Amino acid sequence: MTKITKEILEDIIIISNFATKFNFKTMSNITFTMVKPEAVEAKNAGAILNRIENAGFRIVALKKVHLSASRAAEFYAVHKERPFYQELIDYMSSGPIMAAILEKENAVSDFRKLIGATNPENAEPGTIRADFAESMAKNAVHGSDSDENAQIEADFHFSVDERF
Ligand code: RTP
Ligand code: MG
Repeated sequence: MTKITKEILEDIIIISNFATKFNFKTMSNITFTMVKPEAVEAKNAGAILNRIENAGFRIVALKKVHLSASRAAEFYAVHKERPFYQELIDYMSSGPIMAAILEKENAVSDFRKLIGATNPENAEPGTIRADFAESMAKNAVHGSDSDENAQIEADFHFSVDERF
């Protein structure tokens, strides 16, 4: 059996410290959501936020805001080549939304599971979209699709002093 020398032990400690730091930086622990206009209008925002908290997410930031068409266009610029882009902008600027930053381990993927598929007809029973969405377009909630976009979207809506 290999004898663990002082040098090997020091190397193990260095590697282990590096792994801890790396993990910390890349750990997916926030996501960004919006309760979309039709769900706010239908007074479902409270029930949806309750589901989110009950699923283990912590609300880091929260606000009710009416996006202008240009702010909605900027937020969804990633979809500008898609056929539904204009419809999406018109809809997302049609009334107030509730925007929130949520915290949990594996926030992005766990939140996508909680909300279900984009089209509510394909959303698993018990998911937020299965229970609250009206249609593919009016699908009750938004959820970030990656850690990188979660950061970008959170920064789009919230300053540092609005997060707790
Ligand atoms: P989201 O970004 O809102 O969480 O939705 P998602 O990832 O599940 O779906 P995505 O492909 O990013 O589409 C963004 C939003 O555009 C609307 N949409 N309409 N009419 C259509 O065919 C259509 N396809 C997408 C939905 O509101 C979707 O959530
Ligand atoms: Mg998306």
